[in-house]
Amino acid sequence: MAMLSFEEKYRVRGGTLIGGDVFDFWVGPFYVGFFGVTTIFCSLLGTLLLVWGAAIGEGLDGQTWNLWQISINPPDLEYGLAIAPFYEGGLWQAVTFCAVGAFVSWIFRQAEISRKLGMGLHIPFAYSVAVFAYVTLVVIRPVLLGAWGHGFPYGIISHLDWVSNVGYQYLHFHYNPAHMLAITFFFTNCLALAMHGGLILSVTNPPRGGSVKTSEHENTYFRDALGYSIGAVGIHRLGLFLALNAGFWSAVCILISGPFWTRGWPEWWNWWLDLPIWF
Ligand code: UQ2
Repeated sequence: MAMLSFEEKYRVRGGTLIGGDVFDFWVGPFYVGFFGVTTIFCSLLGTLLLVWGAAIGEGLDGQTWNLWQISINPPDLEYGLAIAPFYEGGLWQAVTFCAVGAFVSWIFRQAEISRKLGMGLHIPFAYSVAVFAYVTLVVIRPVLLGAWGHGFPYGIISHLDWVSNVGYQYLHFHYNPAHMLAITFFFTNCLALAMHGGLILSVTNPPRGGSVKTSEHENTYFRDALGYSIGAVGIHRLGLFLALNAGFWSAVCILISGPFWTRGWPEWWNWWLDLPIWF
């Protein structure tokens, strides 16, 4: 791929967090950097381990190449927080180690590129929230519960079964207040992006012969419709706020299930009936 003329101006030296100038170069359109190398290493090794696990039928009753049935399972609960034998969950632990390594490398890769360009660190910060949700599921919660076996299995159907089983373990997961918050943020995020995407396309994609409209139109549309416009920067602040909260409360809702609340979630709401105001 040819380098675009304006790219040269932005291919600036520096901004690296580690390695100085050693990895400060590009391969085609891609910035390399120390964390580009560690990302490739971790994701390649992790993927190969998954394929290896599939090839030997690890975590399955019988070996299969059925994509829906393949599953790399965490160790039995009996192994606690120890390193399990390779074919009894150790493979899952190695894959998890590679995944966390790849995701964290990617955070720092984003940070280095942001620094290089003199931008804010909003992107690595936002991505960190998604990584936090994953790390909560496979590291923080299992450690708090005392066994790697509480992590979820790496398989298409198997991880769905895990979510269903863990949900029923708390009788009705939709009564989990943090789960309610997370869902509300996901839905509101969807509403906000639909409004924003719809608005931007409606002003920038006029019918043939029509003219592209301006921010005046954008503001006026919502002032006419709702009596309020949040503004061009405001909608992006709102979007980031909604998206980060969706991921954050998702992590919180599973983190508190087990380590901080062991009964059914419907029962949690007894605090309301237990208020001293009912005599
Ligand atoms: C807006 C605005 C934009 C937008 C959108 C709005 C010109 C290009 C979508 C409208 C958004 C509002 C009123 C906030 C809605 C609140 C929630 C919680 C969904 O005003 O400014 O900029 O894209």
